[in-house]
Amino acid sequence: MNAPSSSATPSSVPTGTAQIGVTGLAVMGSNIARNFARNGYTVALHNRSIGKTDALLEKHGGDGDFVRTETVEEFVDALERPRRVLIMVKAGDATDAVINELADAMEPGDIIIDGGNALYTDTIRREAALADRGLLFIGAGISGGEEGALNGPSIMPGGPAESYKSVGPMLEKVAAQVDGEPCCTHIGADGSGHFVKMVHNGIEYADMQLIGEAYDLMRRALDLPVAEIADVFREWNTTELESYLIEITAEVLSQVDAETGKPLVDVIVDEAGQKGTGRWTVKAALDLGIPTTGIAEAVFARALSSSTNQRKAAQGLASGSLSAAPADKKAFVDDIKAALYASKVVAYAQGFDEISAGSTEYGWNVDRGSLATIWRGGCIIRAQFLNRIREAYATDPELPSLLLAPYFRDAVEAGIDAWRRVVATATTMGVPVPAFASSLSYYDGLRSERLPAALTQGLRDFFGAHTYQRVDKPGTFHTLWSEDRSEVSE
Ligand code: NBP
Repeated sequence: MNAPSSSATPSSVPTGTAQIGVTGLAVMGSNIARNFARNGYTVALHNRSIGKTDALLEKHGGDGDFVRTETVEEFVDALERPRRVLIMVKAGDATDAVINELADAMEPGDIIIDGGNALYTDTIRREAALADRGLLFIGAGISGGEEGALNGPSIMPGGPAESYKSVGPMLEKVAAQVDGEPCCTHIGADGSGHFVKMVHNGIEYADMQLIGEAYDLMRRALDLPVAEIADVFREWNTTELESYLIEITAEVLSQVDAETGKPLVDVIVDEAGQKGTGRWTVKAALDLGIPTTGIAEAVFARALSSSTNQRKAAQGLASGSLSAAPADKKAFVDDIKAALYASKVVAYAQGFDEISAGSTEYGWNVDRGSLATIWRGGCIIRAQFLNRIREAYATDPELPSLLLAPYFRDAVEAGIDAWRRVVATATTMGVPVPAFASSLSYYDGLRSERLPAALTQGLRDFFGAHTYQRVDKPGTFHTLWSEDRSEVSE
């Protein structure tokens, strides 16, 4: 390690020795820098303010070989060629500022990787601008939070294939490994990696909302004690629902507040924020015309939770007559489990649909099966379930919907009655289940032979002459609604 010293000068920094540089040494950057060092790479360190660099070296300098740098010029000089720099700064303007500074100091053929949570359209723009300057740009989604960054995240890099040849092996080495396979693969061109990471986060929103609804039903409909609900989740984690989020749900529900002796969940304010990626996933889905109802309901449920004033004012609103709790609590818990599983299948099916649509729109050619593979470890939505998704796409790479894969079709069919009972009971008991209910409606809509969209088209033709097509012959038609109501062919 290059000893930390506030009087470092350019001449004191070894040049051309580091295989990778990390700039932005907050939680994520410092942990991933340590991960690279622990894997035997020499890592050049840089941060806008030197304090974070020195703090990392002081606490964790023993993790491996680091090169301490203060200026961007020192940082770039410290790297072997082609230079590889990983940016881990705040998404948005900060990322643009850092990219511009680096690009001025780097040379054609050098590679910049943005590991932050960038909006994929920003990544597309940045990749094109840097390509004009001869630089290779990779937008890499990195999931797993600080623990993943240190011990092995799931990495979703998008960018020119030639850049992946140079950085791919390094990223694959520091990524989580499942069954001997790295949780990292080249996703496609320009913004594909950040797009896929965005949808991953959207699915994470839906997954958490569904877990929340399952908990709420056990709490409010069945009146189960929190500790007992924790046990239910712990037991579910030994079944097909096994996943990181179910596992940590049991942990959070088991936590008792030291100050009050109450379950921690009861002293936490019930308002959840919705930062960038969940909202972006829904916006992109709207633009692409893909119904991601589960994810959208999850984002809206957080927005409702944060509508503090409205919620306070609405406390006295009538509930109407509510039905009694199901008599057989154990049976209803089993129903909730089936509803959770089926709704989760819908959330993933919708997320993968959005990825397919984005891939088609931008020409990325994303391999959906490989996504399921790299999400099996390192990331927040890691789950046993992803093995089934991987198998589904291996069997049929062109699968129109995950709901049509035999495994999932059978699993949902097995739980459909329970799913309906849960949504019906929740509704008659006044317990909100927006994600369970919208997922069931989506499923029913998808399998319906006829939808009321025919009436919608008729109405649109009535008020706006928008025309319609007929089921029995080709062509475009319009009814002369304000005249003799005869039909004309357009
Ligand atoms: P933050 O998102 O909190 O960013 C802090 C870092 O950005 C610091 O190193 C800071 O430098 C630097 N920075 C800022 Br702010 N403005 C800058 C500028 N104009 N020029 C140069 N540097 C600037 O850090 P984080 O939580 O470690 O996340 C890093 C990235 O990873 C983000 O894009 C985040 O969305 C993404 N991510 C985070 C997680 C997570 O669990 N936290 C998970 C996955 C992805 P300073 O020290 O000088 O202020």
